[in-house]
This record gives sequence, structure tokens and C-alpha cells, in this order.
Amino acid sequence: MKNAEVAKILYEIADLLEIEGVEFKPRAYRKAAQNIESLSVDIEDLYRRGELEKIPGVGKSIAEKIKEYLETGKVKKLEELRQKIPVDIKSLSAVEGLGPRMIKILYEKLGVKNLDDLERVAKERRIRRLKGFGEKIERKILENIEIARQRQQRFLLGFVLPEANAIVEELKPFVKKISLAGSIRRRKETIGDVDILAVADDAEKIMDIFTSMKRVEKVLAKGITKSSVRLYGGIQVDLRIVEEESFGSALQYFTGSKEHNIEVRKIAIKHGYKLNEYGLFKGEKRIAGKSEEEVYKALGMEWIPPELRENRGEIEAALNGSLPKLVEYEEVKGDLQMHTKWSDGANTIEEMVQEAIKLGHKFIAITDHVGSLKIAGGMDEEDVLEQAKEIEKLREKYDDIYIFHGVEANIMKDGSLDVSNKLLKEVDLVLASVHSAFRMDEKEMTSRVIKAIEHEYVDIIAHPTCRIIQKREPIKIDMEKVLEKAKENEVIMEINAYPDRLDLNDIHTKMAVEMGVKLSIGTDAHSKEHLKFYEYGIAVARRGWAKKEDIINTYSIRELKKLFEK
Ligand code: DGT
Ligand code: CA
Ligand code: CA
Ligand code: ZN
Repeated sequence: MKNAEVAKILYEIADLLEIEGVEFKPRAYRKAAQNIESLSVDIEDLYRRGELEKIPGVGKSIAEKIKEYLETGKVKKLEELRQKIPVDIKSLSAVEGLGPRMIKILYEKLGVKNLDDLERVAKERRIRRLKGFGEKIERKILENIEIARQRQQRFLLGFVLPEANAIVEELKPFVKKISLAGSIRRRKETIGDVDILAVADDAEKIMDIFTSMKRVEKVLAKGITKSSVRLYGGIQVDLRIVEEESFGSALQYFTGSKEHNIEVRKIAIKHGYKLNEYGLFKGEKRIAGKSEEEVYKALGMEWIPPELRENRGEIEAALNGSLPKLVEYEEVKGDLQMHTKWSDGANTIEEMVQEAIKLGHKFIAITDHVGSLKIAGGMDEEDVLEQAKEIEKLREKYDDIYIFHGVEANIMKDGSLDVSNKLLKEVDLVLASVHSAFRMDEKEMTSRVIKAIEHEYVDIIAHPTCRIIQKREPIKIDMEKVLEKAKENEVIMEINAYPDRLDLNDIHTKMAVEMGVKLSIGTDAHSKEHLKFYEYGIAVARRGWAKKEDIINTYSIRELKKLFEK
């Protein structure tokens, strides 16, 4: 799938056109890029069928650029723009206050191409001499460069959320209302910075408390309505204090996403209203703003769960009352992938069981590695039989939880599994996953995984794309075809909940849900501390529009036993 790649190209064209001072076109390119990003079909298929223009926002001229890119790997127009304006726009526009027009002047007059150049000319006091800039702007730029550098770094949801929640708890006693906002409230897989919104009688006091928390490494800005700090570990946290009657509209605004907000604002305009972070206004009169529900309702929409606010169809659904009833965090009753000392895990089965009970799980699946690949102490048939005995004993000892006996098998290059059917027959469920030869081409990789899906004992394909966020690119695979085969063979696709995996991701999850493929959530825990990560799997499920019935972790033990019966 080249959807993301094509979107990136179009975004870049948009940015460069904007610097050029071209009107309207940048917006059109952005809109198209955004629709392509969230497309649940392969753009190359559309291209082959001559249907590129069916994508919303893609007209003749953009379709031509896409075609050119898919055929030649290049877009002439983009090459020209890059040559004319060879700057790193992405990082430069991350500097607050630096717009496209200024970036153009800085490049043309001072040769600024990136953040390092910008910092150098600011320190040399050359920016202040440019027409329309001045000393104050130069100082601001210098201040904001560091923040911009950090912005480029994104942090894993699974590692930021606990800290963000802890900050909210720390501030709670001193505020009337408080909530996370921004990408962290939407449970996006990576977080740029943490946004928090609060209502407080004594704003000054709360800002004092916020900026002097133990976890703060540096105070980046301190004011009465907004303060920003950097925590140890590097992430920035913004706290904004708003008026109580604006809390809902501010929460709506600062939760984003930006793309979602743009659409919501259009609907407000259609009604003749004005929507901003202070409220929904009819003329001068505020007609909503205290709660988010109130704001959406006044616009004729259902309240939209934050996880859906990415402009991927939720606006239309909220308008005609057809939002899905998303799987709830409490509805997930167990964990379907974990490792123990039997392979590469740090804890015994019993320790995992005890921890799972603490988390309130009704069932877990022990899924240690099997097979010849020595990546992770794979068990042989004899081990599996021994392990079965241990599990049987623990089943007797703990009646509050059911322990499924599973294994995780390797999908070899040719799509076969490197263990015998005899071994696989011994266990309740079989996970199969790619653990080697990640760099096959898409066609080969797709057949490889499909062969595993067609294997008579495979129940679940684990971490289907094998990506490690910010470390390893996903394998090249035709997800639509894979999902079709999964559906046909009643094989379940995993949402791996480990914070740097989240695999399937939200977009593939949505595809699976639309195609009627069932999904399982597994933490892939390698120690008992990892078991708590299941929450991030649910977040992905919700961001992928999954309902309770789509996620097999919501099933009863009886239903699961039946499902794994093969
Ligand atoms: P992040 O921090 O990069 O993970 O992503 P967000 O979504 O948290 O973005 P952030 O922190 O820049 O801004 C928080 C929210 O504020 C964002 O989701 C939507 C809203 N917002 C920020 N800037 C704009 C804007 O220029 N236009 C609109 N409509 N909304 C904005
Ligand atoms: Ca943010
Ligand atoms: Ca922010
Ligand atoms: Zn694995």
C-alpha cells in the first residue's frame, strides 16, 4: 500500500505551494492527502481501475500527480518546487510564529534551510534587520526553536498516558474541572505534547503547583491562562485554564484533531453560528459551550468519542445518528498473548495468572514461542506437553480465571509453520506470526501470510505487520487481501497492545471491522508488568471503530472455547 507515501508527497506539495504564495491549491492538496491517508482501500488498486478521481477531494490535476508518482516514483512539479525552495519546511513551520511567508523571506535573504540555519542567523542577529521582522520576532524565534526541535520528537502513548494521568490526579484537588485534551485524549499511538485543560478559581495558584511539580525538568512558559513545562524524559505538557462556561467548547477545540475541528466548524458556519474555543455563538450570544455534549448537540450531532475524531467519517455518522457503539474499556475481559519463562518471558505462568487476576481478567492465554528459530527459546513438543500439565494444575488452583493454553508459532519464508501439526493439536489456540525475513516484497509476503491463514490449526495472526513504532517499518503486505482471506478462513487478526507495536494499527483495524474480520487483543507481555498494556489495544480498537462483537476478548469463556475448537 502506497497510500501513506502518496499522502506525504501531496502534503509536501501543499506546503511548498503555500510558501510560493499560491492561493487555494495548498488546501486542495492537503484535503486530498488527508482523504488518501484514511482510505481503507489500496490507492494502487484505484489507480489500476482508473478510479483515482473517485477519492473525495481528488480532481483531475491531483489525480495526474498521483498517477505520475505511482508510475515513475517522482512528481515533476514537486521536483521543481523542491529545487526552487530547498528548505526543510516541516521542521521550520514547527517553530511557533513562523509562517510560510516568513520562511520564504528567511530562505531568500539569509539562506535558511533548516532549524540549525535558523538558530545561527538568529544568534548572529541578522533576522532583526529583515524588513517586517524586528528584534522582538527574532527573540521569539530563538526561544521557540528549542520547542520546535522537541516537537519533532513524538512519544509512545503507552509510556506517556500513565504520566499524564498522574499529573491530572496531582492537580485535581485544586481545580473545579480538569481533563486531558489533544492527541492523548484521542489515544493516538504517538503523542507530540500533552494538553491539559482545567477550570480553577485561583489560576495563579494552580499554575504555581503545575510548574513546580517534581516531574518538571524545565518551565518553558508560565502565564495565568497557559503554562508549558518539559518533563524529565523530554515530553512537553501544556496546561490551559479556561472559564467554566467555555470548558466544553475549549475541550472540543483542544481535543482536535485539527482536521476534525475544521469540519465541525464548517457545520457551525452552515447553521449561521460561530464556533471557537470560547463557545458556540449565534451573533453575540453563546448558545453552547459548557459541555462538549451541548456543543455537538446544538450542531445537530451526537457526541463523538475522542478516539474517533480524526475526520474519517465520524462527522457524517454523528450527523445522521449512525456512530458505532464502540467497544468499552471495561468490556475486555482477558488477554490473548503473553510469554512466560517457558520461552522468553521473565515470569512463571503462575505469576502471570496472579497479576491477571489483579487486573480483573476473566481469562488469559499463555502463548509461549514454539519452533526451531532460536529467537526466543522456542519450545518443542515435549516442552508443550510438560507445560500443559502445569497449566492443568493451575486451572484447578485458580477458579476465578480461565487459562487458555496457546503457542506462538513462526511463519517461515514459504508460509509454513516450523512445528508439527501434532504439537499444534495439543493446545487450545495457535498464534502465528512473522519473526524473520521481514524484507520480502509485497507479493511474496502477502502469499506467505495467506498461507499461514489457510493453515488448518492457526487461530490468530499475531502482530500482522511486524512494525515497531519509530524503529522498524511494517512488512510490505496487501492488507485488504490478507483480511479477505482471514474472513474466509475465520482466522482472527490480532491488535497487539504492546506500546511500540499497536499492530494492527487504527486504520487497518477499521478495515478489518468493515470487512467483518474478528479481532483479538494481546499484550504480548514478556513480564507481568506488561499485562497492563491491554488498555492500549482497546484504544486502537476504538480508534478503528470496533464494536464489542468485533473484539473476541469481550466474549465469554464458553464462546471462546468454541471459537478455538479446531
Ligand atoms: P500532538 O500534540 O502532535 O500529538 O497532536 P495534538 O492533536 O494534540 O495537537 P496540538 O497539541 O498541536 O493541539 C491540540 C489541539 O488543539 C489539536 O488537536 C486541535 C487544536 N488545534 C491546535 N491548533 C489548531 C489549529 O490551527 N486549528 C484548529 N482548528 N485546531 C487547532
Ligand atoms: Ca498535543
Ligand atoms: Ca499542545
Ligand atoms: Zn511475536
